[in-house]
Amino acid sequence: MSRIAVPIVSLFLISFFILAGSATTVTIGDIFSESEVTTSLMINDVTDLATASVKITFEPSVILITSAKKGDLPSFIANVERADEGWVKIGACTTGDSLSGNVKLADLTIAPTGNYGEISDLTLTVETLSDSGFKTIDADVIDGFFYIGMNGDVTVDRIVDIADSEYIAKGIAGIAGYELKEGASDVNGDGIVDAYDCVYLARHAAGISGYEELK
Ligand SMILES: [Ca+2]
Ligand SMILES: [Ca+2]
Repeated sequence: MSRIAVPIVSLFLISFFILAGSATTVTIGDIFSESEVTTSLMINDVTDLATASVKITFEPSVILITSAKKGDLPSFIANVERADEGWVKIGACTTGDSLSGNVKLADLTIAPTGNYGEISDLTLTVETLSDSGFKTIDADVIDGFFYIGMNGDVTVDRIVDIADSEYIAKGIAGIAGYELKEGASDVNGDGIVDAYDCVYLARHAAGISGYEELK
């Protein structure tokens, strides 16, 4: 095999294994709000789910998870007693048939406790995720966050406008006093803060079609 063919075959095999890998995800979402929100802790694209246990960790000076209500799995236990320490735990299992598809593990009520412009990660730790044969289900865990404020409002003035785009540009340039705001700076929702977010936000502020939604 030629020197070129080997890397190509390797790339093909890597792609194959990525594509054939786990499609199950555990998610909580990215939240922008100044007031209390109820959000769903989801296990998506799962097959034969019987038991799940997930710990959610957060910054209690910014937000508190105040309650957790039963989702799709009928036997449900939630520990929100230690929320003031920055974590809650959800456990649930089936009493009969296992579940497949998109399964709601819990509805969580989250209340901001910090100031406008503050952010807390919503970090998920899967402790148990198993099928009806007690085999572990592989899943990709996608952490979320709660930003107290509007997406894109990095100047923290309750307005999303061109000044926010300029702020992100200065932040990317590393200018002192323009710290890039995690969450609120990534307005196109691709997981990175870069020049495209400045462009996207400027176009959004100018009302250009196709840029209505901040993600
Ligand atoms: Ca602003
Ligand atoms: Ca981005």
